[in-house]
Amino acid sequence: MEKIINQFLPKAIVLKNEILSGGLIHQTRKVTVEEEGISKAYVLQQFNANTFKEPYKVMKNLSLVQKHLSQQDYPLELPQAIETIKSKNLIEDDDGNFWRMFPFLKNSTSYDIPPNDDYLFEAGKAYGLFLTGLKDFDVEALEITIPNFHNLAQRFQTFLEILKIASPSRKEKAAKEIEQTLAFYHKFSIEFSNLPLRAVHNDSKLSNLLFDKDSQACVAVIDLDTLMPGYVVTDFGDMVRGMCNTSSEDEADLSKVSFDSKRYDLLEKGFLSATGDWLTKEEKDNLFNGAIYIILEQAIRFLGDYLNNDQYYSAKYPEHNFDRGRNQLCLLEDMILVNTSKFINR
Ligand code: GN1
Ligand code: MG
Repeated sequence: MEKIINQFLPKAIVLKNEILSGGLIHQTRKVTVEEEGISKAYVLQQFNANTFKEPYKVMKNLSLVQKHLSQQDYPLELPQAIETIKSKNLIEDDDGNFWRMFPFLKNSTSYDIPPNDDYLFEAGKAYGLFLTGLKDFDVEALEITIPNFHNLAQRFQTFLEILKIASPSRKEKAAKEIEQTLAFYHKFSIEFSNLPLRAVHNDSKLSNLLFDKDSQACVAVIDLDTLMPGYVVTDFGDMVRGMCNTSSEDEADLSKVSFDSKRYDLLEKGFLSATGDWLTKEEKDNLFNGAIYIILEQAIRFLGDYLNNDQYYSAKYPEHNFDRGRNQLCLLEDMILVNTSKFINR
């Protein structure tokens, strides 16, 4: 690994190399190095080219967005991918693995679940500022790195295909959840094609924000790999999915899983504090629908992956994706139960 690091940082001596928790797709490490007598920290990522089949397109989108935001009055940090002496920001090793590096923002940290309710407004505002910085970005310029990424109808079709080939034992284990998924889809499949297509983050979870450890202010929106044309409401929905759940997304004890309306209100307030003056009325009216859409989609993805023998999401134990899927279904059920009036059936 030192060989890889030295391609980006030729004079670095590696002092420490530790796994950073968080992502389900790439493997991310924090490396501390000494460069000409000074100690510095970086993020080293082994890029998952199974998920992102065309890694250079991901890096191209990242550069385009970085260029655009640097020309705006964008108030947050934007860690730039480090370039090797050959001006490459992504390298391939002899085994076909892809690697990239970013500076580690000093005194920053990320969270899987909000440490307290103050983080909700801050997180909503941060993603709001990010989308505000991109509101005039030409979506046509973006590469589609994962086609149909947030296409619920397509995800549902894939789920039906998986059902046909799933092992009888996994299907039996998930029988109740499969029924529930089918029922939810028929009741809550929504379409947003009448909303404006914008450059959106597409993976707006709490752990993709960096906070200052002391001030608790959000300092950066990170992980722009899925940034593609999409809908603002599904970005908002993904925030709700991760941050308004009273537990983590893989909590197996469903008595701990519920939808927290107070957190929802704080998140929405923060989000609209940054976006309220330019979002269309239709977009604002569909924020709650965005959450239903994305939670249902995520339930389908997790449960579908369980039925498909965990080919997409890494699973720490055999029922991990099953537990994740049940968790999302439980969250969705609770969310609808307490908020039926917010759902606009179109
Ligand atoms: C994946 O890699 P990570 O953890 O940032 C996934 C998201 C899911 C999320 C669930 C490219 O994100 O879509 O919502 O897991 N990213 C991809 O935790 O599939
Ligand atoms: Mg991600």
